Amino acid sequence: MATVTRSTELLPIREKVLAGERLDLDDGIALLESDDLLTLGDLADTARRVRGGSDDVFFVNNLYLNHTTICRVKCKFCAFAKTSKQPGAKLWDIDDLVEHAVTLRRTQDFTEIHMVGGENPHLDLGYYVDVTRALRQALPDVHLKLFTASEIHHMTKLSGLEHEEVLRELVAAGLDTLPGGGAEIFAPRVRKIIAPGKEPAEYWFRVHRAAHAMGLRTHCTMLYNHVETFEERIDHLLRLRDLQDETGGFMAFIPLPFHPQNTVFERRGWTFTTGADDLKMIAVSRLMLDNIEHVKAYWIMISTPLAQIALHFGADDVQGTVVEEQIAHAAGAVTPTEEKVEALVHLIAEAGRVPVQRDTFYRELRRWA
Ligand code: V47
Repeated sequence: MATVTRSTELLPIREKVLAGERLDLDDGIALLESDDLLTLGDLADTARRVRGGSDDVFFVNNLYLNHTTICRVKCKFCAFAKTSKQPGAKLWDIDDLVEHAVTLRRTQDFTEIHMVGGENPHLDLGYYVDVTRALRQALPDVHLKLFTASEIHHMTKLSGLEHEEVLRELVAAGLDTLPGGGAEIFAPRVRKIIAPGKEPAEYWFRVHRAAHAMGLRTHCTMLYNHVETFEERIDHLLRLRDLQDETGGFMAFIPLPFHPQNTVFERRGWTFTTGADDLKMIAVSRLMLDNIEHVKAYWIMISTPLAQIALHFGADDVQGTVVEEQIAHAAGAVTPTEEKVEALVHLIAEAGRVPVQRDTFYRELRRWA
């Protein structure tokens, strides 16, 4: 009869977790190097509970929008961005975009708009401020989670303003929080290979630090499984943990598995992550990020069945209904682009957890017993 052997190599880390002690770089690397998936899941779930987590699992009813696919930065991992002459190049007219969102709201009760786009060189700051204000006016009760740190940095280039000034203009127009995109991997070695035209990581931190100083809450991400080493993954998490120690402004972390289709990495033979890679990354994120309350199992990128299992590997949020996802789907995601509330509730309940519909600030809107 087959037996499952559980390794003892992670015992010192378990002791640290139970004692509420902080894990360090070496711990993080040891966790990523371990193949003892069940122990990793158990450790991460234990860490979540030791830090006050319950059986509640969150989701948000949200709508994704992409105001433009046109981008000046040719990140090698991205299949979404287009030059203005390529098929698929798109810039939404503001009135049309708002009308589109308003039309969808007639049938879908989303509480949040999550909108990001390319670094379109043909726009000015006025476009970003105007689209924010127009969405705010048309949908006053919908939370606006708009623009990655890269886009905010792009706006400073377009306008000559400082990051703080750009954020202030957007907040005055109706911006509520920032999504976590654009982080990729912070290590300069990796950025040089996968995104040579993108700003250095310091600007990502500058934007989020400035946002937190203004009282704006934000999210954070990591794109993994391309050219980074385990050490560079853990370094990324530790840098996020440091900023969170300083400001407390992050609400959630979202690990994003690299999708290679339609990117230069596909031609170089890169493959999609396996379920084990994704579960391990979620568990290690939960274990290392002891000061970020929520870890999302992003079903769009890891599939709904795996998101369900990830709820036992440290994740406590499955993100949202989404409705129109383009970034992962341009790069080969085979998941649907939308899940209905009922499907997310079913997924969470079947995992033995309590589904809680949240607003963007994790305030409870509805609970399923
Ligand atoms: O910044 C781009 C990544 C991000 C690919 O804040 C890719 O709550 C995989 O940031 N394969 C956008 N990933 C998505 C994002 C996000 C998602 C869900 C929730 C939140 C949040 C934020 O997607 C980009 C980039 O890092 N990305 N191309 C690709 N081929």
